[in-house]
Amino acid sequence: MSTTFPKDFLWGTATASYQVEGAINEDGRTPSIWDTFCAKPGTIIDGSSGEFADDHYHRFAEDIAIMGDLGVKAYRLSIAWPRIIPHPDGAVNQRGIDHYVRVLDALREADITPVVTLYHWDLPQYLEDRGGWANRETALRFGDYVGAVASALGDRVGIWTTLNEPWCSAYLGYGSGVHAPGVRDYAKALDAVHHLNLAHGLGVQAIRSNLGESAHTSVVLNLSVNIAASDHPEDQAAKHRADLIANEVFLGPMLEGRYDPEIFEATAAVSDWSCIKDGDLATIRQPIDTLGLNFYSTTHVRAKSNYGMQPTTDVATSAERNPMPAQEIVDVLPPEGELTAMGWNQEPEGLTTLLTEMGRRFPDVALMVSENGSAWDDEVSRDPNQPGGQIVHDPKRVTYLDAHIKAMAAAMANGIHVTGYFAWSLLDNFEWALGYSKRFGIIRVDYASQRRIWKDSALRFKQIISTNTV
Ligand code: GBH
Repeated sequence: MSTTFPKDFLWGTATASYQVEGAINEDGRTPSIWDTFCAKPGTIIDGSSGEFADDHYHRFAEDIAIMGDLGVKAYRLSIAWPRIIPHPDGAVNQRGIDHYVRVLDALREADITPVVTLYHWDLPQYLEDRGGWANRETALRFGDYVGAVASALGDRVGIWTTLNEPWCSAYLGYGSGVHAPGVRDYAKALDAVHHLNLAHGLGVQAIRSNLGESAHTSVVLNLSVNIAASDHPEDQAAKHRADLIANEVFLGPMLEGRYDPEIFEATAAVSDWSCIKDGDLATIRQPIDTLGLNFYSTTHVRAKSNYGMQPTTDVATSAERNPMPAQEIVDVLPPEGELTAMGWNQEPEGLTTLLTEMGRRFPDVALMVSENGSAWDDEVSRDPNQPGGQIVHDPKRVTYLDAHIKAMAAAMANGIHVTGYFAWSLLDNFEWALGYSKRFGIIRVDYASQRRIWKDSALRFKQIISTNTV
């Protein structure tokens, strides 16, 4: 069965500043927490950093030309905060602004709508030096930064997104310490959760106060699609706990203006949540136009207790610290089926479930699949018919792409309002703690030459876009 999408459906590709730009010392940029983190031995699997990445800072015109060829309607990019406000004095760096003006103007020229994320994890290091997201001040500084960007870039931006995946910023940054700044402290992770929520609210306010009510605002969450191993009440309780700490800590405050009291109960041993001040929830709950959802895989959970039965051996026994607190009753089962190069499962129905649940719960907010994609061990093949004489045959990425776009279409067939789909990623790029070892691009990057090489998945995406059908 084939599905045709609405005429104005936003097909796009996504990237993030630190993962693609390089040029870390250019035009007045100062270090972010990722520059600092990468410099510490043992943090990044291949010892790399975003120093050069895809050199997108200099090659954005070429990359926008590729997007033109793909036929995308939108480009989801992020702005590097330390390029805009490089120093603690808060002064705006015009050279940083000018760079993004050039990028946005080139997008306009190509008729591609910019979807701009204001924070995709590159916090200025000077703010981390004062406690980073565990410190309330960071949220206030985010509001100032957003105000500066909104007033400078104004109507060049189609859709504004405050944060990308605050789950990762809080729990991987301050819980497991696998991401920058590499802190392992659950109390700080929960402080970070709240301050990220506050930053979101202040960010939306700053956009609206600079650009008026017509500005299109959004936030991007990576909600866990937790699936309980059975209907047993203890498995259900495990799923509920994982949902609370992974998802509800963001959805509740941002969209409903409340923290579910069960969150406080579950985390009482870790935090008293004294970081929440009077008025915060009203600030956090701002009307937004779109909820962006990043989806890659699902998580199967069951009760740690195994309801008193003998534990089986297939339960994940990872020695890694759980990024989230209050997960003592939760066991995450090992992923099943064919795993991607990330070791993640492929369960596209999870995307249908996620979109359907969110669409029914928040009918006033449009949904967007703001990231979806997969990493595989790609190989380059010769093909004299391709520009540059090379291509990557990536059948598994093609299958993943098709299956997930169909899964999204299934939710839309249920009446769920989905306005766009963004492939992660336009380009192979710096995959955080995994460095350049994992490739998510639909376009390959040859890091030695910075050449861009098309993959079959890019050709397939181009076809989906041009037919508007899957
Ligand atoms: C996104 O993160 C990012 O927005 C993007 O920058 C990144 O390059 C891309 O996806 C690919 O990784 O095993 O406990 O970590 C996705 C991060 C991946 C976080 C799945 C949660 C599963 C739980 N998410 N992960 S855990």
